Amino acid sequence: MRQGWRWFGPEAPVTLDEVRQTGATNIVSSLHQVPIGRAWTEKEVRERQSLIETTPADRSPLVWSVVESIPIPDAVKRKGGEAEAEIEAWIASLEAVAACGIPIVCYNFMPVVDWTRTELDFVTPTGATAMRFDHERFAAFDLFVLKRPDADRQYSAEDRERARVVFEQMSQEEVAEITRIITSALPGSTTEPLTIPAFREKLVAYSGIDAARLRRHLIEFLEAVTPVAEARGVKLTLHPDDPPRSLFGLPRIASTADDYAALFDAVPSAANGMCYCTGSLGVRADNDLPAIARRFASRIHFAHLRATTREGDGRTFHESAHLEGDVDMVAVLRELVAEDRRRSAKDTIVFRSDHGHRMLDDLDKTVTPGYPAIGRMRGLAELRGIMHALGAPPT
Ligand code: DNO
Repeated sequence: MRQGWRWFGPEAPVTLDEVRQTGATNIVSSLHQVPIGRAWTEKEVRERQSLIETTPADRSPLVWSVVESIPIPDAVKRKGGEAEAEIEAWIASLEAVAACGIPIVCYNFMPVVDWTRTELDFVTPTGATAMRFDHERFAAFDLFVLKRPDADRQYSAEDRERARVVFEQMSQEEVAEITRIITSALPGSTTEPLTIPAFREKLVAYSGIDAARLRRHLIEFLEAVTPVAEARGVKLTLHPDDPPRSLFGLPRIASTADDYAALFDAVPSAANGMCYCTGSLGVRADNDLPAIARRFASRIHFAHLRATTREGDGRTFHESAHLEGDVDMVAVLRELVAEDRRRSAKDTIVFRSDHGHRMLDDLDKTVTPGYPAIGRMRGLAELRGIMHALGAPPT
């Protein structure tokens, strides 16, 4: 397996030279500066590629092997007015990436919001901080800040009451903070930052779109893009929903093994692949992670490895250290390493240690939420240890 590292570009707090020190060799990056929906040019991709792949004297090389992500605008997910033009723009970006020889592209199909948390710096017993999703705080935001019209019907009386109590105990600063975290789009997000009125409008635009219809739209999107990817030798990898269930009454269709099976059945192209994210899928107790890895082994080209711990009834969770929490990382890696052995060296799975606790010096530094250097490096080192023990040291 190839060791990846998500790098947010030249402005990011973690530099490429620091990435080298972690042992990672494969860069995962995107043109985050390009507005969502605008086609990438080959020149732009090449510029970023040369930044990554021009190796200073006496340093080890890095290669840009995964684009995470080419964002898919909401119009495509809703099949709204601009959908066709947006798909053409997406294909143009894909072609620019392919022309530069980057073999893997990651994307997601979550409506309105990408990955969602309610706290960025939840203090763990070690003193390091983690990201957390608190179902009650989330419901408090949905019911009493966003005041989503259908929300009342979608929570049980007990949930509504708990959310009310939580909301009443929140200070104005806490309300502002949770609003910022949920609406401002977390790093690497493929959705635009939103104001509350814009958020409401976006939700209204989805009325009438249920899971079956969203799935149809994704299949139509895949039917349009996979022939291009296949012809150009690029693997597309769909990232799971995070968390893997409906939020704000919106459908989500990449949360379970059956969700993925439906997509692979509908669009069997080998370019139709999966970003296997243990942190996202692992939030659901009914997702058997090693079984999913085994079932879709040949479709997995990119893996995000991290663990979460479910709290209470399981709807609340926090991000644990990579080998703690609810994910059996050894069992997961056994499956991925077995698949990797079936492949040629150039097609091995790229993995990255996903997210990481904020710890040590990073507690005093500006960090990209979820992506501090030290916590991710700790995760990568632990994952590498498992791979060595399994007899398949990462490359
Ligand atoms: C968060 C990431 C997501 C992911 C996109 C994929 O840490 O996993 O932002 O990159 O959802 O398109």
